[in-house]
Amino acid sequence: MTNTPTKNAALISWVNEIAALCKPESVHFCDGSEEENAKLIAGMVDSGTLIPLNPEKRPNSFLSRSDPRDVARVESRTFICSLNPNDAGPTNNWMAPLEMKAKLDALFDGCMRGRTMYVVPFSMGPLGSDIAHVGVQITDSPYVVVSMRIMTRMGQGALDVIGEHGKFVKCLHSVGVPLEPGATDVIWPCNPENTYVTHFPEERAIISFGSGYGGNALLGKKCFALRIASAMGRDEGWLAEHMLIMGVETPGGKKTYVCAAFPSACGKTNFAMLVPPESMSDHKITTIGDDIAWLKPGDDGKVYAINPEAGFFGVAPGTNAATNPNAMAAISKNTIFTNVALTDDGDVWWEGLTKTPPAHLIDWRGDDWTPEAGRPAAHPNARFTAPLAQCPSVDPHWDDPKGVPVSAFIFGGRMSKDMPLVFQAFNWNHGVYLAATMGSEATAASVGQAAMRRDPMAMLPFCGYNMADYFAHWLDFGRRLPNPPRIFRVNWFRRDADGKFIWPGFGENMRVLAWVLARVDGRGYGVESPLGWMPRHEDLPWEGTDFAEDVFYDLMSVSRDAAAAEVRQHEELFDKFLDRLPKEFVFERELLKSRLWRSPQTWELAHDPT
Ligand code: SAT
Ligand code: MN
Repeated sequence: MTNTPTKNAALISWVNEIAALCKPESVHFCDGSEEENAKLIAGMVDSGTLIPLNPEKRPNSFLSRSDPRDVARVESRTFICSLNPNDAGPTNNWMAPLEMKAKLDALFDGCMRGRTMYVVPFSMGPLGSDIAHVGVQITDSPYVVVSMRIMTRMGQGALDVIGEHGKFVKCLHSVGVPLEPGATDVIWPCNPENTYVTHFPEERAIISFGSGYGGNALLGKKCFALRIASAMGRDEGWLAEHMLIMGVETPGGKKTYVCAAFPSACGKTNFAMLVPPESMSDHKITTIGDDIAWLKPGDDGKVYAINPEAGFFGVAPGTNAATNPNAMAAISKNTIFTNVALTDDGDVWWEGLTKTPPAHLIDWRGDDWTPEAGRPAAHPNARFTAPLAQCPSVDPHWDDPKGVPVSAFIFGGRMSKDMPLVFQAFNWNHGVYLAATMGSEATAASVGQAAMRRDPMAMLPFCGYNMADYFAHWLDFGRRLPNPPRIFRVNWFRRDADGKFIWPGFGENMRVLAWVLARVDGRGYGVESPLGWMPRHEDLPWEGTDFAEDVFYDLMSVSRDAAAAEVRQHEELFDKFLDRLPKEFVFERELLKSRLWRSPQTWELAHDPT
């Protein structure tokens, strides 16, 4: 290795050890500069991995098409290799660290032959923030390097934070396709038969082999910022959560920060960039992040949040000027698109971008496509990778090392029935219970008999340790706060008898947020229901909409039988965790049951005697 830009002995010896194992043609230490980035991009344009888009329509932007076998995270190949299998818990795949390392050592031996091994220092969170943490990713994928430059604070700045003696999370990645001398490369090398995304929480290390896509390969994201960071948070008294962070400015200029967790495909990016309806244009939403929040108690007893990421890795299909104008602006330039379709004039397209599709496209696999093709032009998990700072709603504090104080947590699943539009937990423990029992229907279309997929805190695929310990950690976290953030449940997805969504969602969610803020401020009214505090119709702002009062009450009501059936399912979820389940959850469940048994058959909010 020439020109090693660090004196950190641990880093140097790790890089040497990995180079000896992987046997790359060369090693390159990334500084994150413009020149370095331009060189990497030029190389990928030459090789066909990146297709430059029309610079007039989409300046400095590129399209990449992945191997069709490598298009998403692979949960079945994701492992938490803790020393004790019980520390991974019943919801994670587990393998003993030594056994996994032996398997990986064999796969990594010579796996970078003919390729450059990049050493990518990065910070998750603002440089030097005491909520942030640093990592170094070794990878043989230049696509990963340029993506990490958008998604994290990558390069010399991060290396300076690591310094001569600093610790860092070791992130090792290979696409797993050595290049024999004289062989030509494919445009998207990957090794799906041997893909492993593995985590070593005690060592704070990640090893990923075989995939070049998204969270399998950009190791700062789900692997570090959620799986490893959640284990760090458990040990150190903070939280790493699958949450967006938004600011809400109310008339008069007061700013409140809110974090919200939704499982995948519930519109987190749209919510993070929400544009209030015309009648509430005196409210303003600002965006700190759309996917991950790291939260730490400050000396003043408040909870401070940073977004560990610096970019958006957002789902393209469905994004358009109506559903998310801020995202559309954020991806207008300097963006890498993956698995979207290419228009004849060198721009991008995906399902839902325009009402009428273009007459001709090149689809995500590189084939000709017309509206009659009978298949999507963009892959349903097609993505954009764009800098956060390009989002028009970006919050002025998005890069503030101190973070922002969080006043509320919102948890939302996707339920076609039997879950109110919004309600508030009675207290922290009740809120943690609500968050832990949230879930979504596996098939949103099958109204009536949909099966629930429980996704506690939207963390099921992302918690790097036993989820029962995670619940206990949440309870403990609140216990240490003098005035913990308020906790809310929402559900945007109730359907009517014809299967149509009842609530319009998107910008209209601002009306629900207004009640959340009012409750946080102590000025909002709430009715005590068996499920939690609920707003009456008059407690939400309705100017500028003709959304009917009785429909609102339909959205808020749950029959006792349905609520009781739901509680029985909580028992099923909890049974999995056996002796590690916090006792508080058993009591919360019993309290909920007793509230339900004592209430009328159907609890009617509209007729509250107060
Ligand atoms: O590919 S990612 O893991 O980054 C996104 C997702 O699947 O949630
Ligand atoms: Mn996510």
